[in-house]
Amino acid sequence: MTRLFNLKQLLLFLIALVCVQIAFAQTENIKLNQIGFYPEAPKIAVWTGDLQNDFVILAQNKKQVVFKGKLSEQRTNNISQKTTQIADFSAFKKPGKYYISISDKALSYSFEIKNDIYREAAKASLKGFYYQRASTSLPEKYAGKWHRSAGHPDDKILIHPSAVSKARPENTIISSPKGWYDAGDYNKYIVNSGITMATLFSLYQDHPDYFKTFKINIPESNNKIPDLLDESLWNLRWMLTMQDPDDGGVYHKLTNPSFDGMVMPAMATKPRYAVQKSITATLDFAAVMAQANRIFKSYEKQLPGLADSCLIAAKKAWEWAKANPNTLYLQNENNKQFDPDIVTGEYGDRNTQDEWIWAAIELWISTGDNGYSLPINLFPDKNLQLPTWNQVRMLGYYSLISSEKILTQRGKQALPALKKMIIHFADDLLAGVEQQAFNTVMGKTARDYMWGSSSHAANQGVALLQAYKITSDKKYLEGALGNLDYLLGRNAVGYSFLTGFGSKQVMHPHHRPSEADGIVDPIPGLLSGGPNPGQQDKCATYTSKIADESFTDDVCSYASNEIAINWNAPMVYLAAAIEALQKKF
Ligand code: G3I
Ligand code: 9MR
Repeated sequence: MTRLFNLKQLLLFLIALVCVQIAFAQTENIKLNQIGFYPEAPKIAVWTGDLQNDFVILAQNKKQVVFKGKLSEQRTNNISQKTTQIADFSAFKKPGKYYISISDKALSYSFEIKNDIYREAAKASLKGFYYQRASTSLPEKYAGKWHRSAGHPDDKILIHPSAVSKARPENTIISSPKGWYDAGDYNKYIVNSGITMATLFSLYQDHPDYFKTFKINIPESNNKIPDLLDESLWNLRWMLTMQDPDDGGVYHKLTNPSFDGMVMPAMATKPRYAVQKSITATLDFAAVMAQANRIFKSYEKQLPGLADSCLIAAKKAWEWAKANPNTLYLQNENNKQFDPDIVTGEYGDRNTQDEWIWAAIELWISTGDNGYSLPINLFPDKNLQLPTWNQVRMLGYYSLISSEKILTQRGKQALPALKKMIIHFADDLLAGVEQQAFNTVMGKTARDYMWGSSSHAANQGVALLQAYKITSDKKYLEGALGNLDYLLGRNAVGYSFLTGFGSKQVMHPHHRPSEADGIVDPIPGLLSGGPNPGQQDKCATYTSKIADESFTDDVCSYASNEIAINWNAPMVYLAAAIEALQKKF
């Protein structure tokens, strides 16, 4: 009897094991935002298995059916030619924790329905910047188990031979501390700081009230300045040191000659250089400083003189740019002339038209002086492009829209046409979304999967939110939310690309501290670059060359799994702005 009972127990155990394995094996076929949904917002999961008819939502006990729905017709993913079906359960609104089940055998990851559902993700992605701080230790009080010693004091930076000037001859040493590490590497690049700061600043300008109570537990959290701005100040103060006070030109980057190994910041002690002043860095700097002037004007009491200093710096940079319009940063050319060779991130860009437009717009808004805008053709064509580090025109346009009240007459006159352009751009993004394999704006074309594709998805979301701001038409808000769903799991590889969030998380980003700290979990709140069929890293662990599947959660993969400040910034924007607007769904 006892023996029989034991056999029965064993059998039951084996059956349970098989069931669990089936469930786990099958979950990969249900792709959804692994954090969850707002009660009133659209809710979609994507089935990537063989043709099925129905789906159900199960309560946490995995037995009680709380909602039944029909899967859509099969659709074909035009990138991979694979089929999907959509499970739309927007009509189910009851807060709680659930699973989706399809054909009785496939169970999704668990998800939650509640208000404020993305608040923690928004906070973490801003906190991600804190973890990128150079020149400081991160005490346990703020950094938790990822606390670490200080690295890169950056108080003795050599002027690189490419950067010498009369006032600063070769071997001059400058102090240039603080700032954020750019990405998985430890260098600091002005161009990439430019778009990053602009995105965070414009988030603040678009939702100032939301940030009054948005605290992320950083050393400055108890001062009278919103944490979003406190965090940005860490980088702003570094940027200011990158301007040569003598002539106003801005060094392109502060960098080692070559990338560090996979070590903690404190172990990375190679000499660092301020490298050649460039037109792109100087114009991006001018734009950021002019924008900073508007933002920090309201904090004159807490930060006396800062707003003025920013504007002075912006104007000086502009003057340098006018005098040196052809000073591109061309790393290979430099390496033929100067030693040591510099082989870190180039952020090279031969087209400076968009940088001129952006800087002119920001200075124009902040000074009210048409002299900045008149000489520049601010609207050279109607083909808007999403912001990237080398395409910054749209950043200026976003600023024009958010600064409507303070524009000069000429500025105000430009607005109706600009608004139309942005709406048109957003309509193009939305066109045909409801026929897409994943029902997202992201991924309509294979071209979306560039290096840092996650930031492309986030920036599409930001553009849609700009259109929402102009029109109050919910379709744009819903389109933006769809891309947030993409980033948190509703995508072809089924990963949540934000470290620390979701059931299928990125665990091995190409990020030196995450790799070197000996802690299993990567630093949270960092957005992985995402699928990129370029596979420039030549990692051996990719399992597909298809654009939307070309991703490997492997530390070797800097082309698909690095993190970067210019990718995290639109993630912060998208998650936080959607949180701020959640009542509008
Ligand atoms: O500009 C061309 C475009 O004309 C062409 O159609 C397209 C097709 O591939 O390529 C475009 O160039 C790409 C360029 O980015 C601009 O978007 C290159 O292929 C692509 O390799 C290049 O990738 C950049 C990468 O550095 C390599 O230079 C990423 O955008 C950039 O985010 C990344 O930045 C690195 C820093 O250098 C170092 N720190 C880490 C950071 C993140 O990986
Ligand atoms: O770690 C570097 C990463 O931050 C850059 O995005 C990437 C492309 O410039 O380069 C990485 O460094 C690699 C270098 O280019 C080649 N040797 C291996 C390095 C990674 O450890």
